[in-house]
Amino acid sequence: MIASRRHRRGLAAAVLASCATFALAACGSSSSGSAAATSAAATSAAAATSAAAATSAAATDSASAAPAAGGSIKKGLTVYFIPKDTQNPYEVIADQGGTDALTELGGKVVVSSGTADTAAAQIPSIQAAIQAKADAIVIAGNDPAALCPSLAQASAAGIKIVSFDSDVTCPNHLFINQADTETIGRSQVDLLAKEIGSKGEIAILSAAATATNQNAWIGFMKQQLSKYPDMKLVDTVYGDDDPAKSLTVLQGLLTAHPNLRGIISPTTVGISTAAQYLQKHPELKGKVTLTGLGLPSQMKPYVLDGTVEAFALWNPKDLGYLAGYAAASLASGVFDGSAGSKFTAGKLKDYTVLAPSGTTGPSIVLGPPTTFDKTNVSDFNF
Ligand code: RAM
Repeated sequence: MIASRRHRRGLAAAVLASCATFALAACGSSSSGSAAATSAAATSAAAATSAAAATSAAATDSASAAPAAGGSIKKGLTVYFIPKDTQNPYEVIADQGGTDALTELGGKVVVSSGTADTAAAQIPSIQAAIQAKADAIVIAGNDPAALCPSLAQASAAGIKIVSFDSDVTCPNHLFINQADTETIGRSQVDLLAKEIGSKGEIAILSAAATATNQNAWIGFMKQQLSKYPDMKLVDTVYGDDDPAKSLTVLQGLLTAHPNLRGIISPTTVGISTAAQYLQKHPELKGKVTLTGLGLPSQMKPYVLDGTVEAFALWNPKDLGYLAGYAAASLASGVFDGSAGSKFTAGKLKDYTVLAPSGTTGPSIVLGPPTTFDKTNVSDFNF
């Protein structure tokens, strides 16, 4: 409280300067001007809470809702979740996890984004969060840098910034990473290598060319490929997480590279589109092997009928839930998001912020990815 009053007396320039070093606690908490928004949020949260009385009963006790060291999570918080787009089922599940978290905490989530995976489509949602005097923004970046001016504006207005799924390179935010970036990239190559005997032409079917997560994973895939001298990456194509575009670029890929042995699609939209195509084209069976990152619920039929042998992912609902708890904890000042600081994410328990590394600032990692195949693909409901 004292810190936030002190902050409000400061100049905007000073705020930006202190935020640039990621001293989140010094970047202001939600301003008192958000009273109207938060009271509307409290009403809607109350309705949501009573609808989910069984699961959120404990959350009405502030001690159990706020187990982190620095105090209680505030009630009535409004957190804007800005996914890559509003149509991707993966992002929808992740946002649902965020809604679950804020419902437990007596706040609310507003999901807002565009329908195309571009920074331009996300900027109006950042502006809407500023207008609504939101307490925090949780964003999956469609671009590493293009969102930064808008996010800096939000930060200067006292809104806490959390990125999840796909990071941004702006200075003042906490990144909730789904799994260790290097592990994801390298393990995708290992998975494909195992299936194709470490030999042949391979390609990557990615999402948006500007997506930070995709490009970071692809970077590590390329490094890992140096361990497989007989595997050659011949192309990387971008389907923008749009099923129609993913299909078009996949067909182009298969035409351009008739000797293609393997495809890695590190996107749930790309891999499900490609699996559907391969299923409909039995002449490609045993010729082109597909792996990547997919939703078990979408991939199950393709695994059970042998179109796809194995792929990986984490639980996107847990990712959103973790991001929701992180955002609420930052907005309540119960932790400051700096390296080494800790908070408790409800049923997911305790997390410690990792130190910045490379182009990634302070971050939290949800956990290791799971590999799915015939033996376990039916056991997951996401
Ligand atoms: C897609 C998106 C998302 C990615 C998952 C695996 O839905 O590109 O960013 O994390 O796939």
